[in-house]
Amino acid sequence: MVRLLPGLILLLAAEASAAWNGTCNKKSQRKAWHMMSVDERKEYIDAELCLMERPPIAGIEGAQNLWDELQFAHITQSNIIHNVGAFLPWHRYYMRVHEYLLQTECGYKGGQPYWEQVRDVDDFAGSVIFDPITGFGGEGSDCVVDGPFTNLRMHINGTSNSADYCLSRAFNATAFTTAKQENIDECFSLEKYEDSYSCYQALPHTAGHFGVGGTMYDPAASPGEPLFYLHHTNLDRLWWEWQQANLTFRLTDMGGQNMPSEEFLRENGFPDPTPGVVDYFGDGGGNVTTLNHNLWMVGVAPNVTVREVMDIGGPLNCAEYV
Ligand SMILES: [Cu+2]
Repeated sequence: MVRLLPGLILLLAAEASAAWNGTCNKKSQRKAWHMMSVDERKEYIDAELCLMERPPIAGIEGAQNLWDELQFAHITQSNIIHNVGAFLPWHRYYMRVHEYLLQTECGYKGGQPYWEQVRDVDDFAGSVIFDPITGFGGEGSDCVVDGPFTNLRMHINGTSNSADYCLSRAFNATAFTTAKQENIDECFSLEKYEDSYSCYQALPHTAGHFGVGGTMYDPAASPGEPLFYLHHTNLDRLWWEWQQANLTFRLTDMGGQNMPSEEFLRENGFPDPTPGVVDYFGDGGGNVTTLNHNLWMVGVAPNVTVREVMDIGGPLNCAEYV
């Protein structure tokens, strides 16, 4: 069973600022995968393969490597980071943690790439991102059959910390068309965060998960799919573009509910959030997400608040989209 340890959460929160809140001297450049050179793509894939071989650092039960632990961070709290205001901030920090681990554990010099999905709406399966030599490989409804991740195995899922499964994909080009520009424009036009985040979640966000399918379709275990990070970094870029359209206001604009709807929990097979976790939100007990909301990273990285992740160029993220 997936375990939550409230005592541990608080302990880690106290250490939050030690390793991360330095100054941002050199921003990581986050580029579109389609615009990267073959050499840059190889550097990223090689670093990702390295991360999958690194030993665990957080002591997560059942984790055989750092990849399992990073995935666990999403699995164990999938019921409090979706359909809530913290959806975009939590995933923004998750992208940063992944990028940071590539840089510090595997010597990766670049920034986290993003998958600019509007480019692939008209020819999904033909995307360069699925190239078996320079990209992530293609389909495989049992296990992916080509590309660099054919040997990837994972050990934690939504119901067990002693699982053993491979990476799978089952393309759905029709579902992917939700990534189209009209939908992005619709979300971009919304004035307040609490409206725009749910639009981004419902439209461009579902496109990547439903379009790739397989592991990516699993609402809890989807970060086992390496494409998850390029997909969510793209979503993060869309949020940042929305923020930039009115930065003075939107650098601090937060909102939305703290507790997912009953319907959402049932639809995704998520358990009800436990009191120990809810008590740690830090918003003062209400059902509205604030800048004080705590973002938990299960010991893989320090916990931070929503406030700390709001600026993509700030000391925590230290990145820019190019
Ligand atoms: Cu997620």
